[in-house]
Amino acid sequence: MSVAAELIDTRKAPAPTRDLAQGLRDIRDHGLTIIPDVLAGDTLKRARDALYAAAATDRARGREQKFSLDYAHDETNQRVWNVLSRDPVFEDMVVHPIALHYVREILGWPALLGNISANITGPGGGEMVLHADQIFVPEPWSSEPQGMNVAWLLDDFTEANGATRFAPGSHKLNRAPRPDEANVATIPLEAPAGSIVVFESRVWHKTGHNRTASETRAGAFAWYTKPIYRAQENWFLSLKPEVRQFASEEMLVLLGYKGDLLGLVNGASPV
Ligand SMILES: O=C(O)CCC(=O)C(=O)O
Ligand SMILES: [Fe+2]
Repeated sequence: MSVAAELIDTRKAPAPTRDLAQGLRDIRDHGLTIIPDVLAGDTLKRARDALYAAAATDRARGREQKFSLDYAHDETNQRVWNVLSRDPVFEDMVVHPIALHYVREILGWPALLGNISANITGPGGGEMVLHADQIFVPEPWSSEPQGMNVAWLLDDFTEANGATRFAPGSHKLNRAPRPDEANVATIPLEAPAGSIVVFESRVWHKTGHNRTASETRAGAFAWYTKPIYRAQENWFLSLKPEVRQFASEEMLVLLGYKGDLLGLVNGASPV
């Protein structure tokens, strides 16, 4: 048995829970937790409609950009970047109390929002290279995760439509998967639309393969880091001005407009 196989136990996927303390234990033990019913009704519909509208606009105008961990040949998958600038509903997700509870517990405060982007799998493809989200951190890694993701499921995630696949327990290896580990056992994170999945940045995962004939699978991924890392999105260039203009204190910190020690202007916080 390889070192990876000893720690990764696909039978140990945590059960969905709305108990935040249990969720934190599940993140520590398995690398992730699933929280059902965070978005519902009109809010879920609004978010889903906004994302698909942004995706359609990007596609129609040739504004799609692939991510380096996507397969270059796969035209079925669509990334939608910087959704924070596309509709205010995504601002609510970024500062949602459950999301920020886990940000404070896992990363501490202040933290930064590296990005909130979406990934839509399409029939016949979508699979992503197995990875840990903190691959930009040089190894050896410290014993704490340097980032975390809050995945907002805007469609039902099923094994068939490309639900994110995880290797539970792989965060305990405290390193990125090696090329010869690309096929370690993973399980699909199946959960209904409106759920969120919180996962720490060392757990190995990938987008699943969408083998349906006509379903798409949309998820918005809010990526947070400790404040010493550069944000993936350059908010100072790309953010729609009104997001900053009407931002809460917490949002200003997350976007890097308010801070101490780092990100100053002439020695003082810019706002
Ligand atoms: O689309 C997914 O299911 C996962 C996306 C992901 O892992 C990423 O964007 O880093
Ligand atoms: Fe990822």
